[in-house]
Amino acid sequence: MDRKFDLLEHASNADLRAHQLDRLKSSVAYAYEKVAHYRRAFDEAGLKPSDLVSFDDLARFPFTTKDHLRANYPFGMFAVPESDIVRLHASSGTTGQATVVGYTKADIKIWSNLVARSIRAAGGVPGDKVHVAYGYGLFTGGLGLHYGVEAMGCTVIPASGGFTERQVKLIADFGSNIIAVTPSYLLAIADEFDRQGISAREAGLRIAICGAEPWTDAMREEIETRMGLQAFDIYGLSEVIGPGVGQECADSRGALTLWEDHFYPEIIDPETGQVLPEGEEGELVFTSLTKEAMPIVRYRTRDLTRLLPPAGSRPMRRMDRIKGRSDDMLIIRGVNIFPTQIEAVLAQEPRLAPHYVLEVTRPGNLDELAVYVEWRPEAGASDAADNAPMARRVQGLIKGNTGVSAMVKIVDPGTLERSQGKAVRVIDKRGKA
Ligand code: DLL
Repeated sequence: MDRKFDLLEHASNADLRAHQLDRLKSSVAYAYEKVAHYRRAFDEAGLKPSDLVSFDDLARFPFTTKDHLRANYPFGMFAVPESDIVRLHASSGTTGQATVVGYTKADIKIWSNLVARSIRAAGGVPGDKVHVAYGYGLFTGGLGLHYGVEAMGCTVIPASGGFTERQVKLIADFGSNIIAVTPSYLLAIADEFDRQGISAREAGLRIAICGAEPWTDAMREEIETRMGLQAFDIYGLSEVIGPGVGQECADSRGALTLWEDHFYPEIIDPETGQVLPEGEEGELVFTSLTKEAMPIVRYRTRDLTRLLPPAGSRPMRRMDRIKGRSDDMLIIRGVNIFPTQIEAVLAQEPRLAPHYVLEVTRPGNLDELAVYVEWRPEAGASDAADNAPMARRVQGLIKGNTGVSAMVKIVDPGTLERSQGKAVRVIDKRGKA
């Protein structure tokens, strides 16, 4: 483990801020010098990097969005010659042109150290065996965690996603201590433990490092009880670096510590773009402070959360667990709702499993929401006869908790498709109706 790298992790707040401001100034100047997009965007706004004197000045600089990355596909946002790039990752491109991100050798080192720091902050120690069930490939989850585990001095088991039967065997046979996986896929793994009649609680796992998708406290409780471990939230996005932008630490659970020595966070009003005061909920925006291949200035993540003061042993600010992405917000007859809010409501009914899908249609001019949710496997035939009353009950709970009228369908255990990575919670059939 590179201890020197982590000097700022426990610095005083004043020390952290001083380093941050220096790094912010040089990173913004570097982006302007090396990347045509930033030069054009700053020039159009009538700004020079030297206009950035204090943190507050950053608010005058233009945002960067996914559309900018798409317009510069594949390598237009890079600040270094292609020959200096040692790794490429890319988003899937299911919603349009894929976006590509690149890393120099130095970027990979910083990223690996940040993931190592995240694992350590969650309670990992050198010598732990870490089962990585995030997908390997262009997605940053698998390889991001992999390099972090190695930098930490742990043993990595590069399982990737899928082959769930084999995941269970590997975890049990190798005696892994830590699992890194999306929360929805960890539930599918828990189901597979049950199916094979192996006790997940006795498998030896101590810690789960779960992220890449929104999840609720109720989901966390389900995972912890069934697997007999502590589950910690890890956050990140490929455009900023990948996993390891923020981490829920063992000494300050309930929110994620942002690795502010490398990424400067802001919260903005998604409608107006105005920076919001600390503590208010809005869209998270990041400026990279140390990235070489692809510096990023004021990147709009579309993720909704709020900033919180530091807690525990670190001087960095924290953020609430992500409520959802602004793109995932459904507007059902004028009421805004996120899948995580439905997840929290479903958890109130102990006979239902945390496997659910939301389907949105627009038969006329108005959106309609259907919620499909499974009975727990231990629910018997008498429960199945209870479909209609349970559906009515859940409908009432959803209405009462969120104000949305939904059609609820309770389905048999194992009916809904399981995720092997990021869960698809919303099936949007609007436009096709
Ligand atoms: O999901 C990186 C990652 C891999 C994070 C493994 C954590 C663990 P992308 O595929 O670029 O990168 O997707 C980024 O996923 O903007 C959020 O909307 C969502 N997301 C990531 N982590 C969390 C989390 C990876 N802990 C997008 N909670 C982000 C909620 C998350 N949403």
